[in-house]
Amino acid sequence: MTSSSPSGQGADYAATASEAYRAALRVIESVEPRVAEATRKELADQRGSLKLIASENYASPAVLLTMGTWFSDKYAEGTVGHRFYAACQNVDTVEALAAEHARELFGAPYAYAQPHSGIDANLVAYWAILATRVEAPGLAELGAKHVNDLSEGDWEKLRAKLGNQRLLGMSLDTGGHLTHGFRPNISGKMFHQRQYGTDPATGFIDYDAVAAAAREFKPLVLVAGYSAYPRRVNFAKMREIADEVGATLMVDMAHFAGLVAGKVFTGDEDPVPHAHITTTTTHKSLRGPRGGLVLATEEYAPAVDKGCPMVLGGPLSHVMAAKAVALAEARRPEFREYAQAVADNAQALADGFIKRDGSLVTGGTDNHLVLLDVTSFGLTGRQAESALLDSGIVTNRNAVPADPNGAWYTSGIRFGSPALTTRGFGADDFDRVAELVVEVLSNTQPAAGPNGPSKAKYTLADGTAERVRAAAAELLDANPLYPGLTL
Ligand code: DSN
Repeated sequence: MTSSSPSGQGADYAATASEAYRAALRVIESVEPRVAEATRKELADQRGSLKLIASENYASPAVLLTMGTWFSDKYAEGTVGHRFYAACQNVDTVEALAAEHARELFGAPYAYAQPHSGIDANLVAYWAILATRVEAPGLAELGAKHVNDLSEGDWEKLRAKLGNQRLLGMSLDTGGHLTHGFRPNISGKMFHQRQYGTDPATGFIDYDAVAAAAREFKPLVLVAGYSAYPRRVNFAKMREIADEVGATLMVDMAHFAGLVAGKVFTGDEDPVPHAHITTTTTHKSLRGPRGGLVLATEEYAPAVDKGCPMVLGGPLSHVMAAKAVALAEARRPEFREYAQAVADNAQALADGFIKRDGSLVTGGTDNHLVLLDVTSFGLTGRQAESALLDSGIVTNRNAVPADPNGAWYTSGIRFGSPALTTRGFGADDFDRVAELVVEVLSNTQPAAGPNGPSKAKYTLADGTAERVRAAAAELLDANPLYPGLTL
């Protein structure tokens, strides 16, 4: 494994993991060989491409192997020590470990490891805020202790109140997430929602504009956090805005949790001391298993703790176990080196684009992602994404602010440094990646469509994909994924 890798124990570790995977694949093969084959092929494909999707990473064999156990077979609705099923003593152990590591890592008073995904974590947070700020005072006003004590009429009044609350979040096209109040998502249907954007001139968050929108709209929930904003956020300022209008500050740090864990984002840029509730996924820059996590203040902890059965089904105990392993890895000193390298490498990628005349949203980055506006190459995001994929470069298209091509075709490509940094790529490698991306895009042309240039079809100049794949292979071979792991 490389110095940035989660488990750098060298040859013994790789040999042991190889044995484990070979045995596992033989077992799978005996039942459904096509799944074993696809599993082998997935590793080969991931090894053989430049993975630049900002929300992906490579978890350690320890994290991955932890997911493949009999914890998957156990129902464990409830909370640690307080379950609706018998025989949850071992689930209690792993869930308590995951929560303990999360509290220690992020300095949070309370952690909830059950959410299955980021959207689940955000739903738990939203309903915890509604339960704390609307349901509990509503019950007190009606002189009741529990919703089941209410008459039909009073329950309907309380339900109407729960459904009549406001949320202010960052708009999707300026980098927010669809769970931050986007109308097609449940968050935009549950709440009266309004969105804040970024300054059209700079692409940066304009805190005065956010404050003005909050004063006017008076949301119950102010959401900060992003999935495609290439800059740091001042969460102290966001909390001031929330406090001024009486809102609860919820921060979704799914994308940058690894930079918080690795102490790259500290002080005003660390959301945990400022937010009432912080949510995250565990599989992006945090480099854990696919899942969610909620951190909360003491005030919101009791409501978050009821995430299951409030909005979640039975917890995925095998994934909670893997969260405990990943969070233990993130508490090691090496993880801080990794997180710093993620930020440095994103900077090198951005610089690599800028020096080759690439146009970047906000003009650069200071987190783990870079958003390249590909209209300067005459392309849509969709064409650019496909041409890059042909050339062995895996990215995803993304809207840019006020995107003229909409959310499907888009005008941008989002790049992230977490995955290749795990492989051991350094700043020079990321500069070379920028060069290869520009080579592909410069050799791509939109094809003709029925009414002018197509937004989806394209032609890639002969030989480009082969040339770039060969150059990428040199980088990939020098920075192998799971080195020493053989199937
Ligand atoms: N799908 C994730 C991302 O790619 O950013 C967010 O949900």
